[in-house]
Amino acid sequence: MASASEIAHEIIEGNGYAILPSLIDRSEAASARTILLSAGESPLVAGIPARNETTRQRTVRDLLHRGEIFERLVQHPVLIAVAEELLGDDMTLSSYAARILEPGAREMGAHVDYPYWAMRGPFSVRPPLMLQVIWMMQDFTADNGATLVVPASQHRGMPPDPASFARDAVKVTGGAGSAIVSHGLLWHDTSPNRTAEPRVSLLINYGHKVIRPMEPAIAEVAPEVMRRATPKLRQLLGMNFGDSLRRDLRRRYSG
Ligand SMILES: O=C(O)CCC(=O)C(=O)O
Repeated sequence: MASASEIAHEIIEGNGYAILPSLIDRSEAASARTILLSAGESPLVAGIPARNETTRQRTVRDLLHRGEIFERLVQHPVLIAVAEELLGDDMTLSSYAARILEPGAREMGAHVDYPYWAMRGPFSVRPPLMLQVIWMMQDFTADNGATLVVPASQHRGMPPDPASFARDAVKVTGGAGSAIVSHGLLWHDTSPNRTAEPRVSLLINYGHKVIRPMEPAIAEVAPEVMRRATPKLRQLLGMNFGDSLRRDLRRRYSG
């Protein structure tokens, strides 16, 4: 596998994404998928239900409340190394969710990721404000809703326009346990799921520490999760913000 700095370079200067094969084995991906498929209803966000009737897609939220496996996955050392290469060693977790494409699911719609969709453009690839992970909890095939991306579209610095997206998008297939890591400005979408099985991805948005998390309550985890939290998980939950800012202040005002 390429080094974290080579992957980060590809994400910023190259195609805007990289595929990390078999980050976890098939059985671990299958265990996570089973939990996600049986997960209860996620809360409304801004009044929007977690299941979209039109696209037949479902979002599962609150993953740090859904079992220890999700605490481990969000701290995968390869993902952390790439995220820290792009965002600094004080980056935090902005959002952590899963996307389920039911049989017959349609595209969700081409988009860029948070925080870019919450900002006015024009956008710049540097400094990157987030790293998006789309983690395949089963094989992503040509038929089951694999992610569509437009290579190098992060350089366009704007949200997708539908005609260019339709012309330039390519489908990213891969084996269970593999992950797509991408710049938040990369144009992407889901493709239709034409199979009889739901397609499940795990979605992680690692953000620069100065960007407010996309999920305001991301750090409100159960006391037992906090008791067993590693230093890395505490960092991801924003617990090191004060120390990190003091470090910045010292750098800013010394000498
Ligand atoms: O699951 C996927 O293939 C992509 C999902 C996505 O882009 C999103 O939920 O914002």
